[in-house]
Amino acid sequence: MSDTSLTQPRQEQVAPDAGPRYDFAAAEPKWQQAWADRACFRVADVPTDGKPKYYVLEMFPYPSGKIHMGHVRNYTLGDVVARYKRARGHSVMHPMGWDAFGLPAENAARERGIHPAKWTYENIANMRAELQRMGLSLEWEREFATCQPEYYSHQQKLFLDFLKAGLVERKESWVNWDPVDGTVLANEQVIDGKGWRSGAPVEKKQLNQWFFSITKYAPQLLDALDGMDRWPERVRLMQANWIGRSEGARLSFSLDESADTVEVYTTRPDTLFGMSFLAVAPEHPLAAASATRDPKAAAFVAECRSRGTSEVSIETGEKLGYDTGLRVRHPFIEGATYPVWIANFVLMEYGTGAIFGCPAHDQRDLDFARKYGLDVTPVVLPPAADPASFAVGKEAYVGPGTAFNSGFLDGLDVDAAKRGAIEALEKQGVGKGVTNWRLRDWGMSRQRYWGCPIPVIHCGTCGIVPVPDDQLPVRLPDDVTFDRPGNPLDHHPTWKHVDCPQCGKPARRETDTCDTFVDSSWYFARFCSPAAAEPVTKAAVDHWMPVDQYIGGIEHAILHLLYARFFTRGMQDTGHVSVNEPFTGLFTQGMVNHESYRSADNRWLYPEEIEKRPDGTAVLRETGEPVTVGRVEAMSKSKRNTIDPGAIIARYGADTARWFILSDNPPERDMEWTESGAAGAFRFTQRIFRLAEALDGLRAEIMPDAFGPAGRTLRRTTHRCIAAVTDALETFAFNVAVARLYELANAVTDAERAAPEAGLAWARREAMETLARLSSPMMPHLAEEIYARLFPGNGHLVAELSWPEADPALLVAESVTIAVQVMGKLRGTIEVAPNAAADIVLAAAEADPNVAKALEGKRIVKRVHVPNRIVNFVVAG
Ligand code: ANZ
Ligand code: ZN
Repeated sequence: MSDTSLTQPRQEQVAPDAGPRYDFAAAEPKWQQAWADRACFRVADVPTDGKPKYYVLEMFPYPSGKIHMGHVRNYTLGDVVARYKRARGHSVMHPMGWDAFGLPAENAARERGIHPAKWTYENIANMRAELQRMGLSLEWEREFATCQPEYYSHQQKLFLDFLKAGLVERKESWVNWDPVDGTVLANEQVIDGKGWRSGAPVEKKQLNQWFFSITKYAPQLLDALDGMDRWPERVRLMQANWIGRSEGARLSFSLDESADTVEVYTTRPDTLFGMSFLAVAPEHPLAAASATRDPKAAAFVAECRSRGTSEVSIETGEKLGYDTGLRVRHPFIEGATYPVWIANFVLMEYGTGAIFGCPAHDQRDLDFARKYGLDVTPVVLPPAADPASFAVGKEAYVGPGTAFNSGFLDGLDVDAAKRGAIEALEKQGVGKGVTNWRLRDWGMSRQRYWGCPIPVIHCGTCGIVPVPDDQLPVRLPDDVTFDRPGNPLDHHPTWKHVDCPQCGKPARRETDTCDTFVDSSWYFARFCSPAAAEPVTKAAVDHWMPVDQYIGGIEHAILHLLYARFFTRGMQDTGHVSVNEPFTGLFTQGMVNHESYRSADNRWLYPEEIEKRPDGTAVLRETGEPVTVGRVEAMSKSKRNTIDPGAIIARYGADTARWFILSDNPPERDMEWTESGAAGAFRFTQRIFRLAEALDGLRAEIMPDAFGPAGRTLRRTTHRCIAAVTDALETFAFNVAVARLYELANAVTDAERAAPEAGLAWARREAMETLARLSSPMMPHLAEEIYARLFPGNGHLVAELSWPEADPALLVAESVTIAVQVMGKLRGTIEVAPNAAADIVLAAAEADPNVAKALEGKRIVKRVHVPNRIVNFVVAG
């Protein structure tokens, strides 16, 4: 059964032209105001109410200008959790802010002459209003934008604390340089050797950069993943791979004709006897030395430099090498020597920047060896392979096996051979076993204006001088120009010229700003005490952190989450927080997809431009020309298959948008936004409003002593719905919760049509009240509207009520279904009272017509009865 089939509403009973009676356009702002007036979502920085705390956070948005459906889904999910947890008696912190620094604002400045601050704050104002229309239970009092000096000044303080604690380093490093944008690019921003934005071929350049020493925490960041059982397995795996612990060896090869050595890192010391070359990175000192002697080597190094190096392109790109003419000696094989190559697939930043190549058991080495005619000697024999005939063709053998062609290692399995090789290297004093990490330090400086200034001063005499605390924040100057490439802070006529805080001589401000990932690495901690004069108030973060439920896109599975985890550890070590992990629970939601449309002349069309026919085809709304209905894919501007949340809310109201987005699929999966689905959700809001309206005048204050059959059925459905929705909300099965609420609405409709009986009105009111309260995390406005109708003047808001409790007596089934088998074959089912006595059950089973037929003419030799489950007759004859 597909998940969507759960949620199909019953055909509406109301004539389509009856017109909406529930005036969402009036109701939604009214309830939003009521929540604000009553401060329903306010919590103290350091609460004293004794309630258990619950911190719900959705990844804060980048203020691009408008909210999109991905935001609607993300924030609705978080809001369901926040409202539910509040009702369950938690004191819930649910804040919102803006990840407001970044390149698009600077691009807007360059392209349209708008100041980045103006562009950003206007976008924030617009998006805030849109989010407010969604009726999210956010505590807007905690709002901040990372571009405000009130925020980034504390980030500067943290940077300086990290610097003091040895968690910041300035080092020369090879960087990807975008010559057009005039900035350093992260590996992820290099696509096919070109800058992700400029498209210019990326160059390698050596620059002084600021680094956070994330590698210092590599073991902790890896080990802690084990205990993070409320994170998706997939994300933990991605993080573990990114951190990339590997066990291997470092060993030094001596050059044949000099006393020099080259150190390599390998995870496969067991394959040393299969070595056929040694290769160094183009940036390796040995390559540089060759380049000074040999112009062809110099040309090769220069070519590699201009090609840029994202790791992906190294894996997939063409492998290029240059033979330096140097040779190295084998550590184990007397007299054997091997050529030293410079190779573009060896990374300077990993291991030692040099490898020994064993083509038989490494694909990159094999590709390289085949290209340049180097030897391929297998040294690991796959299980059951014949050593006399085993050969490697186009594919390297990377599986398990036993060492052969390998001298003293022969016969050992891979792991034993690794240990044996390391032992021998250690005995010879040329190598040792090591743990290696793939994780690199976090290069966090950017040559950009719209970011948090790095608070240091460069003095010719004193060197690097931290900006003293009393001079924080280092504010961005407003009067910058964007008329030429490069960093506007660097071009500014006066900003960078300051006196050294230590010696007073003229000095220069750092003009690099922080990578925007820094801003999002601690905002969750700042939310706990957003007005604090320090980065955080200790008592507040210690109360609220860690975030109990973090919700966001899978695209942040690696970098953002890892940086936030690092920052939290850094803040712990510098005394700012007590926790070492920021997010106890993580939920990653799926995408919002939509059909895409193309015109006859192959242009992408907006959904508003087309008209869907009942048979699923489509035509152009204006001209009736045919339209090709394309794939259902992630909403994107380029394919024009976007739906503007603002337009949906204006047309149907926020509750409809929220309800539909929750109903379609489990939240971790992609969902499809459809017009018909949104319209269906809207009809449902109207329908349950009418169900509540129909109760007007049916006042029944006191619970009756007894109920008739319709009342009993409805009450059981109501209480089972409480249990089921509670379960579903606990497990993020929000679409299941929605489906159960449809069922409850259907049950209320059935009761409305049932013959009058004593107590039924009371049961209907109970069902409607329950429907309102259980749906309130999803449709908070309508829930208030219905509740206010049911209990006019009682003065409570649903947002303040506790969660309904199911009456256990009503959860017990009145009958159970028992499968009846004859010789293990299902012949029928019977309904009996729960825990009915065996003789009654067996009699009912034998009386079932189908069973009776199967038993005809047979002798029953045994009757098996599993209470409440199964009856089986064993027969003879
Ligand atoms: C010899 C060898 C033989 C290797 C063999 C593999 C298979 P991980 O697991 O990611 O740590 N390597 C080492 N440093 C490198 C660098 N700077 N650039 C590119 N490649 C490098 O990978 C470790 C393996 O990657 C090492 O083990 C080395 O190749 C290569 F049959 O050494 B191996
Ligand atoms: Zn100085």
